[in-house]
Amino acid sequence: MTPRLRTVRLAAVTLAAVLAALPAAWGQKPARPARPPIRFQDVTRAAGINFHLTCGGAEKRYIMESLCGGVAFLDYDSDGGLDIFMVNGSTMADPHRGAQPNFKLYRNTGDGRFADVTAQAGFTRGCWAFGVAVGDYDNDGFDDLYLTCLDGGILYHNNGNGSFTNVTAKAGVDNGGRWGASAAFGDYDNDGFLDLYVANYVELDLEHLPAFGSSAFCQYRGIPVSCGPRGLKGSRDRLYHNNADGTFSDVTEKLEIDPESNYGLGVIWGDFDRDGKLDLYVADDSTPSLLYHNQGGGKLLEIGVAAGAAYSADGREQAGMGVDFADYDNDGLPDLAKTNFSDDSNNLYHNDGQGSFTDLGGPTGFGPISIPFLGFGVKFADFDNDGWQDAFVANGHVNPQVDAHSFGVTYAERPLLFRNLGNGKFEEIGQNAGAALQRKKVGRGLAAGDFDNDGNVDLLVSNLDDSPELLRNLGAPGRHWLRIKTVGTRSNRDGFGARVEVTAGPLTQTGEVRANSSYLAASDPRLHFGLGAATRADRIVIHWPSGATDTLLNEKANQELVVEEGKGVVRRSGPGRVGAGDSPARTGGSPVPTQDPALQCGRDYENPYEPSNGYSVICTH
Ligand SMILES: [Ca+2]
Ligand SMILES: [Ca+2]
Ligand SMILES: [Ca+2]
Ligand SMILES: [Ca+2]
Repeated sequence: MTPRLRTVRLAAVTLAAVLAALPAAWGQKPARPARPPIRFQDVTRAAGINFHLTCGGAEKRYIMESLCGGVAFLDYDSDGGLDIFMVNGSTMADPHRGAQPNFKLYRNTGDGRFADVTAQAGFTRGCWAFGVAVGDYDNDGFDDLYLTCLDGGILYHNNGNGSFTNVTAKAGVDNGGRWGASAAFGDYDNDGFLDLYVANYVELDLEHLPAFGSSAFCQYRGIPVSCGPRGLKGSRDRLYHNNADGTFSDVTEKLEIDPESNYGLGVIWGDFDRDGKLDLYVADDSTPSLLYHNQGGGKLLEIGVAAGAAYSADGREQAGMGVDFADYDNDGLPDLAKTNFSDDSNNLYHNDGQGSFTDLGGPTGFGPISIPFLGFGVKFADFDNDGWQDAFVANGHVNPQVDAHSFGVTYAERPLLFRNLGNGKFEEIGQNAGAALQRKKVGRGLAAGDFDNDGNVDLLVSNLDDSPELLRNLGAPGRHWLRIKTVGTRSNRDGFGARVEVTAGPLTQTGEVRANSSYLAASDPRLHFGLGAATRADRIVIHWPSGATDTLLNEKANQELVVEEGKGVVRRSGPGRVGAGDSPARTGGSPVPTQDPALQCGRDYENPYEPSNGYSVICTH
């Protein structure tokens, strides 16, 4: 085994400086530290987004009318600026609508605006769609799109020239007429090609739908509502293995995926035990959620109950909707958030290591405030760039009938915004984060991404039967950040599954590259790290799914680094360079070696920014 770099430090960093930079929670009984506000501004219309999400009728007499709303931030033209894809639904009058694509693709024009390029993209088929997954399944450098529909799915290959081709039949991912909810790309067998998981919800016979309020499964607190999911047959999820030739094989039965056909809604790939093999979590409605541990050799073992991630903290089945992974306490292990129905608490499953999780929703403050809310999309991101992952939850009930009663819940609900206090606790600050977050909406899909590349992570929320909200993060003055885009070579081109560790001063943060998470959504796959007051990252380590590692040293803050597997940094761009194209400005440089092989254990290296301070490279075996 080759020596692994464990730590790199600036030799002249004094203990006093380290202590001064420690989070306040580590100090003795600190006064409440002044924290900059987190504020979002609704820029939807100003940005040129003019979209209406249609999802059945206003009364929501049938279950599928309540669950639409996929959204994606994706860079479909690979120009460095995030574009937007809005999934759309349909109505009971035409549940199989398919002649005209009803979704929209918006291109980021680089000036804070988006242009509707749906027509130019040449989409040929629509559907009553729910989720969208984004990933470059054929490694050609352009991210492809998978849509889940009421009756199957659609894979659109990105041709790289602004157009897309429907390759569903050839690829073999039509999902057999099933109703798919969230879907996610991830390379579970590390062969360099992204596989596809589709969480399927219930089996529906559109000709014989159960009538509104017609049975015990169509009641909410004694009032008639739409039926399901209980009382309906669950639809088995699908796992499609990428054959590396543009086709996929359905390995659901072979790998014993979702044998009980639980009501699947949310899905996320994530290597929770950091063994380099992607694991999988599926948020199920009214049935146990599923955690698959990747055994290697193309095998996934479901361990949700034993791992403590299947049920609520008190052992009940929940109505899981959205999911996200992030290391909220910076202990190096990814933790898991899941949203649930009203009258229930959202989960924050702390990753304890050794394959077990503990729901710390209560002690962290993440769960209790969510009880009156019905949560869908959930995303972690460091909104205030202090180095600690904050969180946003989109809310909205499924039964509009609740508004005629005094149940303490409403159909439209405000979202929740959680600030991570850095001491194992979250503070909900949504009502002090701008007017947009005080509005009540029927929120569903949620994506996070820095669409204007200004170093502040923005949000995109879909709302049922309403306009979406593009929420621009106004930023925390004086805070620094770093953004990392991965380009795999031996690994899948997107670098999905790569684990990135960023050390700045005393704090090491860990992130994992993915696009699909939350509810029905795809987010910015670039990893964003808030650096607080630090003006550089001392050390960045990228652990690729192939097993390769790239190490970068002393990178300046407030830039995006494009890191290619085995090559290190191949491109840099400063803030605001949306659509910078292929001629990036080189805003900095790192004359020290940027990869493991060039660094020697125990040696001192010159620090190009502070020549009087050197680097010491310490290695362990
Ligand atoms: Ca592609
Ligand atoms: Ca794993
Ligand atoms: Ca934060
Ligand atoms: Ca931004």
